[in-house]
Formats: sequence, C-alpha cells, structure tokens
Amino acid sequence: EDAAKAAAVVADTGAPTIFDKIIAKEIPSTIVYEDEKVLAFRDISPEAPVHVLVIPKFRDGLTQLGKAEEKHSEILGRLLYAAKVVAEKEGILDGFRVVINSGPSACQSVYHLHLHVLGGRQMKWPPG
Ligand code: DGP
Repeated sequence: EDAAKAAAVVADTGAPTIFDKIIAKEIPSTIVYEDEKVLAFRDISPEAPVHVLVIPKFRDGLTQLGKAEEKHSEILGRLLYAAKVVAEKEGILDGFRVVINSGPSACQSVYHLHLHVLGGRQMKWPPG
C-alpha cells in the first residue's frame, strides 16, 4: 500500500528514465525478447512467476499511454503483439495478463511506456 502510494507521486517530466539505460545496456537486465523496435525484459520486482516488461526502444514522447497520439498507433500494435510473443516464449499462452499503468492514479512509476506481461499463476480479478 505504501509502495503503491509512493509510486503514485512520481511525475511525468519527460526526462530520460532508467529504461533508456536498460535499452542502451548500460545497466543489466534479463532480456526475454528483442527486435529493432521493441525490448522485453524481466521486471526487477516480479508480481507473478512470469513478469516481463515490454517497451518501445524509441520513446518518441510516449511517456504514458495517456499521451499517445495517432502517430504512435504502429508501435502500440507492435508492443501488444510482442506481449503475445513473450507469453508464448514463457509458456503462459493458456492465460496471461497485459497491464499498462498510465499516470499517477494508476501508480505508473517509470515514464517510458511499458506493458506488463504477467502470468504463471492464477490471476485475480478485479485488480487493485
Ligand atoms: P509501473 O509502476 O507500471 O511504472 O512499472 C514500472 C516497473 O518497472 C516496476 O514494476 C518495476 C520495474 N523496474 C523499475 N526499475 C527497474 C530496473 O532497473 N530494472 C528492471 N528490470 N525493472 C525495473
């Protein structure tokens, strides 16, 4: 609860984020999938046995889904398809969840658009 509140106060300043360093491989991550436009790597604090983040390599102003413009449609589609590829590679195609936290009220903490791919356990509904 406290962590969720702490995450909720992070602001979208448009500044570079830790994910830029992950893309540049300046800080290590466990990469699950990569192509010329998309990177998928394991979340540092997993909420499920499989918890992978899928991000665009070029943020192009897309700090959060709530700031998406029509020009982002193609990358948004690629990210969603990459989420399926990740689920397949991770063996969770029987059931998985894709989450995008957009903005402070959704507890977004890193302002570089990312999809959470979660699975490997029975997921509950509704989410918190
Ligand atoms: P969100 O709250 O939706 O903005 O999710 C951000 C996620 O990013 C959160 O689940 C933790 C993860 N994360 C933050 N820093 C790092 C990092 O340095 N490495 C990795 N692998 N994940 C990170």
